[in-house]
Amino acid sequence: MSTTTPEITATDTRLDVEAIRRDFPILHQQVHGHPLVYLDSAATTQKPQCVIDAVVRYYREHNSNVHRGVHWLSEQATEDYEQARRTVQRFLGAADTREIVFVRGCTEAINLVAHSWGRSNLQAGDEILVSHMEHHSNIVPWQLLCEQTGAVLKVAPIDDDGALIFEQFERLVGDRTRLVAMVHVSNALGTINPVERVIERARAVGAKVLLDGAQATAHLKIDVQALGCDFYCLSGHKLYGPTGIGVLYGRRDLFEAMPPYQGGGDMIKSVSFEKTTWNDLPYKFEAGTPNIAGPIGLAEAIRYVEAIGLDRIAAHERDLLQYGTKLLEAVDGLRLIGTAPSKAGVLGFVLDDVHAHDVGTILDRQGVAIRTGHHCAQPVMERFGIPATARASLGVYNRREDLDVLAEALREVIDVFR
Ligand code: 7TS
Repeated sequence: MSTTTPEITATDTRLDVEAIRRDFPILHQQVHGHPLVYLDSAATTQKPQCVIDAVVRYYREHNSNVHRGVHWLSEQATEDYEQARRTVQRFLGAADTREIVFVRGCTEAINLVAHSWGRSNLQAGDEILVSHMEHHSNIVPWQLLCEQTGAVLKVAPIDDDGALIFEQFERLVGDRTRLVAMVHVSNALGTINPVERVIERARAVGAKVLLDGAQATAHLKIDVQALGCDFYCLSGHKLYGPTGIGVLYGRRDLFEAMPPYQGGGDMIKSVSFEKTTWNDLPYKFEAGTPNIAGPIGLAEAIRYVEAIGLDRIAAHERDLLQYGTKLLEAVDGLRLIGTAPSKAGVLGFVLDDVHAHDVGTILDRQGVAIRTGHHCAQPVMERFGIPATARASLGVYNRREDLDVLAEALREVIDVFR
């Protein structure tokens, strides 16, 4: 399968953003008579042509079911699918392909751990510790689990900048803590959590650690072995890949001991009415015909970001974040929500007297796409005493000009409401 290398020169440490933008066909259109300014990559990233091509190529040339047929097409599809697993394994720094399970996204990954690991490992009185900045998908599955097992959900607080208060987190980790489930990068605030220290503290009491990497993998280099986490999850669509595909990484010894999540085809070794036995890892957790085009597109997306270099993407986005922060701070009546010292990719804010939805709607008329609302992080909104924020979020294809357009459009919003 061919890889599209973005047009950048090896000696150039800065990104040629215009060349990168040419890889993303969707960006080159007008919205409401204005050039599209896409600032909603935290919701989903746009897809480069090479990812679109990889998905189309699979359907045109190799479409077949995997792990089943003896025929050529099925062998090709299986090889593409398993090659994608090897790409993800390398990308995350996992030791073994058996530790890489394809799921729909972070939501399904966390539910898998809650159902399978949680129900077989937790008892009444055990504690699960999350932070106050979690996405609902890293809260609700644990609440359901607590209802079923009698376990207790504890919440580590955050400060006025939206950073984890580490001393209080440390104090909440105790003998009853079985799991720390924490977001790596917050979608509502942009905060990068000190995950190394979180893992160290959790391990000291023998607790397992799940990291929600939904907002991390497009911005930071991840190495699950160096981190030493037990579970790590990502969503392909936030990493320039297709929707409907994500990854759950889990340490092999934990995965081996965990019961299946869903039953059906492919996850069994043998079935009889007397006794059914499970397939080997990772197939034990992949019941039914999987999303096959998804991993193929995701692997192509990984090759795409790796060809640019995550370090360079991070440096580029850091520059944009600093630039955008200064611009927004200068907008009269604007308050940034999420000002932690360590941040990635997100500029959340409120405007005096203007509801976030009105901000979003007026910006849309100028061709500027942002997200408004609670961002599936209602506890964050409650912590800051606001119903909603407007959120501009960054991707590799954004330029300083995009933020100039945003700031200018915000001034017009204020004029409309004054
Ligand atoms: N965790 C975090 C931190 C997220 O930002 C999201 C999605 C999820 C989990 C769930 O991922 P999914 O792919 O399974 O849906 N966040 C957002 C967002 O910020 N705007 O739209 C979706």
